Amino acid sequence: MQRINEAKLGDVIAPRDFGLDPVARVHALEFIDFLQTAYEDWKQCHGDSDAMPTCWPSRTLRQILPQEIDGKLSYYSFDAGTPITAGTWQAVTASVNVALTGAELIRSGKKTVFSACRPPGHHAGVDIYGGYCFFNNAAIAAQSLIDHGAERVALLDVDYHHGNGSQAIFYDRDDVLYVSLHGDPKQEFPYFLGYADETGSNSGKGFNRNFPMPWGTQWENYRESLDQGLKQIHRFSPDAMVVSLGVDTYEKDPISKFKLKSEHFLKLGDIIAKAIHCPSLFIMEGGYAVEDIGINVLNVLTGFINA
Ligand code: 7XA
Ligand code: ZN
Repeated sequence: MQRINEAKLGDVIAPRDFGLDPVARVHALEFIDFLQTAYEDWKQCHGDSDAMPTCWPSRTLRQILPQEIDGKLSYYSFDAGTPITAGTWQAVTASVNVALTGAELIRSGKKTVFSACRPPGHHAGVDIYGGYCFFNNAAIAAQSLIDHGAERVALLDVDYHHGNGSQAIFYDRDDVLYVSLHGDPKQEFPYFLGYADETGSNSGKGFNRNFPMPWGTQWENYRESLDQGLKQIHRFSPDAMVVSLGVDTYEKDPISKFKLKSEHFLKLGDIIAKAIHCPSLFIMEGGYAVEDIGINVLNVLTGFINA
């Protein structure tokens, strides 16, 4: 926020409350209900501590929703890195409202909007959470653009991690093109989705494109994948674009292994803007080199706006 305010790229406004209807356009009602009460349910059994799953319905096990909170946490999650705490519901609903406020601004005619969402969202699927994500802010924003008249929305995901939730949500559909550049799932979280041969199914065949890259990837190679991904989006001719903007591709990111430098984020914004000409909503995803997040995010936005 400090960098955003300093850069004076535009007005900074508070989110509006959209309620849960736009969330329910993407996520299952039972999943929304579960998240809303999960912490209280956990607290009744375990006291005031982080709610964590302890086992998962992996191979050979059945996908049946248990009645008790411990079982529900296991059923609805896919990792052990995403505790539910006393403030989770407030945070995730605020984050969605930040994304939906951005989508509303795009609908009202703004060409570029940045939604400073926290927590992130791109790992969250219809009824699954993990990777620090609960509700899929970018998917909910894309769906709201479609629901308000957009025929085609491109979802470009430049976070270091594959957005398994975003991919899964739109995998069968031809109105949302998902393009992701990310760490190869052979090496990197979320491990079990994000391969190049995942291209969509049914009507969505050809509307999902993954560009996995190995640990150590530097700007020059990253840029080649970016160019290819942007060609796909250009061909799709979207009415609007949502960018899942993670800056954990940064060389100093503590949990990631790409080698982009701060100056490359400026180029990233510039290249995207020169390739795709439609209203664009940037939604914050990951980024853990806390000192430099502001610099890197603002570099993307500045490069995009000044292209
Ligand atoms: O884009 N997703 C993230 O930035 C979260 C990644 C979580 C990785 C957890 C590895 N234990
Ligand atoms: Zn990430």
